[in-house]
Amino acid sequence: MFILVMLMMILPLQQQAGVIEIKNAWMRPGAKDMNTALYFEVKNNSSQADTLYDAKSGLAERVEVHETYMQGDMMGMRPAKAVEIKANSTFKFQPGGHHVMFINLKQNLRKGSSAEVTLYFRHAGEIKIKPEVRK
Ligand SMILES: [Cu+2]
Repeated sequence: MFILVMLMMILPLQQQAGVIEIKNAWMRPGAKDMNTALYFEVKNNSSQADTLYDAKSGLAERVEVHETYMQGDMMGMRPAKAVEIKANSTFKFQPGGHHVMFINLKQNLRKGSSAEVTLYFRHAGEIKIKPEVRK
């Protein structure tokens, strides 16, 4: 009986794998007043598409979701309004592709230091991540 009561207390606390999972989040180190970027994988376990539409962090004056584009043989980047994560798929934010840009870091961001970023999804809502700072 005691065990049963314990189980009933524990089971609701076990969390299911999220509908949206963020994996392998990392950022490049950067110096104060400079820019850097955040990369990660978004795994959508749901049968419904979701959209990443914003990112926020206290680490920099501005945080923007960016996409990379080619103009002739020049590579540029620009803010992406929203990034669709298709149902049951993984979307990679990676060097040379989509990324989250940190503009004007408020302090030095050194290798091994901790960072906190909040990602905003239309359906999944806010997801807080702690990317690893590395090269
Ligand atoms: Cu960028």
